[in-house]
Amino acid sequence: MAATSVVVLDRGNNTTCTVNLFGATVVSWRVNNQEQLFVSKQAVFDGKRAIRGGIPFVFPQFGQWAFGPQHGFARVARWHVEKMPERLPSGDVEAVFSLMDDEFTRSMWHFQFRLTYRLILREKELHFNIGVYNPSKELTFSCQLLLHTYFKVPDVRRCQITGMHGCMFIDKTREGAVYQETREVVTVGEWTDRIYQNTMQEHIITNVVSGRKMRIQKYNFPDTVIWNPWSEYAKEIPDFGDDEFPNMVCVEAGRVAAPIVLLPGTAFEASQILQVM
Ligand code: TA6
Repeated sequence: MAATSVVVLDRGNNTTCTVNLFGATVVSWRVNNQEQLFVSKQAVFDGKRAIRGGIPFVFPQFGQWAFGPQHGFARVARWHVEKMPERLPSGDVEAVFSLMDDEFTRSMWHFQFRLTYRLILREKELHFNIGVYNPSKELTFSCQLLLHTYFKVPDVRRCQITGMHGCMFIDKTREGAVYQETREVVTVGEWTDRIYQNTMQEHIITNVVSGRKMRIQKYNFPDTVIWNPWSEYAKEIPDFGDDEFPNMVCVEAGRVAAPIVLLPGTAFEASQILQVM
């Protein structure tokens, strides 16, 4: 696959969103020429390995998978362009991508499916509208779905994240033990890998690029994963620089704790809005 197959949504004013058709991975979101997403300098664009950064699309499995790669096949599959970038009357720019079952996906997961991924680039916002459709006449399938967003930050130790107070979380740094979040704001000062359940619809991350705030609004994505490999795990990840961990934080909206169950002929929809404040 040509590793260079990217689609750019350009709103003018140095405000752009770049999507690599490999995984429909958003690899750049620039607002007035300020990059908002982290992509590792070691990221590999070989059309085989998931892109280390941006917004990998996790489906149909979050985490380890007996039948295929970690985090599923969607982030390592070639997506189609349903609609090339088009300027809307509002001045915003919209594009639509899709992925359907094929020999590659069926080699791991014998279900028919259709994913649609609509992106809308606004002045200071990026909108994500996702649809999962089960076209089968007889088979029901269950799946997980998550946007594995890598936010670029000057220093993750100075970031505070709202919207998890009182929520239960699975702590993958402590053998998956379950705890309740007692803090008003979550901070990251060590290896962090947590699956928060039933979180608020809105998260605010402080001290992102140029000291601004990032607002995440999510719909039908009840869970939020927070991840930073810190120094110890950064060294273990081949396509991640040993010294890059202070400059990223993953805040990932998804549906992972309780899988999505799709009966024949039914669909699931979810969306996320990222806003630079
Ligand atoms: O979303 C957090 C997480 O599941 C972590 O456990 C860590 O493995 C991270 O994803 C990165 O996964 P990857 O397969 O991209 O190396």
